[in-house]
Amino acid sequence: MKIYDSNTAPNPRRVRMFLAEKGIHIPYEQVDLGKAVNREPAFRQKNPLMTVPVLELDDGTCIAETVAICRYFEELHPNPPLLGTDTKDRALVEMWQRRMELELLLPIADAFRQRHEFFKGKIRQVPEYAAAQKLNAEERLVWLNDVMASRPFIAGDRYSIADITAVVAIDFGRVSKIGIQPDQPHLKRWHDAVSARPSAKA
Ligand SMILES: N[C@@H](CCC(=O)N[C@@H](CS)C(=O)NCC(=O)O)C(=O)O
Repeated sequence: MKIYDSNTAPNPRRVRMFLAEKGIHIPYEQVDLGKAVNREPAFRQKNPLMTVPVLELDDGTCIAETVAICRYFEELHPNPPLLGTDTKDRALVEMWQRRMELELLLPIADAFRQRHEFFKGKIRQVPEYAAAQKLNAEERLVWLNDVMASRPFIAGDRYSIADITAVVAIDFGRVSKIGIQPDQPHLKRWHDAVSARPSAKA
């Protein structure tokens, strides 16, 4: 079993943090995105969408998509639970995880992908869309600061995958000058707390 990884990209970091929280050690193989190794035929066979992370099982099965990989490990190693504890909690964690992915990580990723040289010739780029998504991400941070006024973690009382997605998104925002503002103390308090966990170094 191994994980195709990139130590500079946000989605693979989500998986590394998830596994670090659970104390699971899996071999990682770096995929050089700069040299477009992910676009070569050998990697396309593992993931036709040409993205990392990808979990390759010993029987050759390849599982892409960050949350699918996390779910695989959650079922094998339920403790500590990072995808919720019971029916209601699992639904709430999923709600917050999807919000962090769709409302925060996606605009922050677009603010980079849609304008940066790195993706030139690789994807269709619309620089105006990068600018619009930067504004959308900044708006979401205002909203999230209000949310965090009344809870320790994104999905409530317990650290979960939603915190992982959110902290990875916000940290990646740095390359597009998107970040927590001085008038967002609740978000800063949460960010300081989750960044102090050993998993944040993963
Ligand atoms: N929905 C996918 C997104 C994966 C993704 O976008 N991975 C990026 C790195 S963060 C990638 O491999 N980009 C390389 C490229 O597009 O060339 C997931 O959750 O795993």
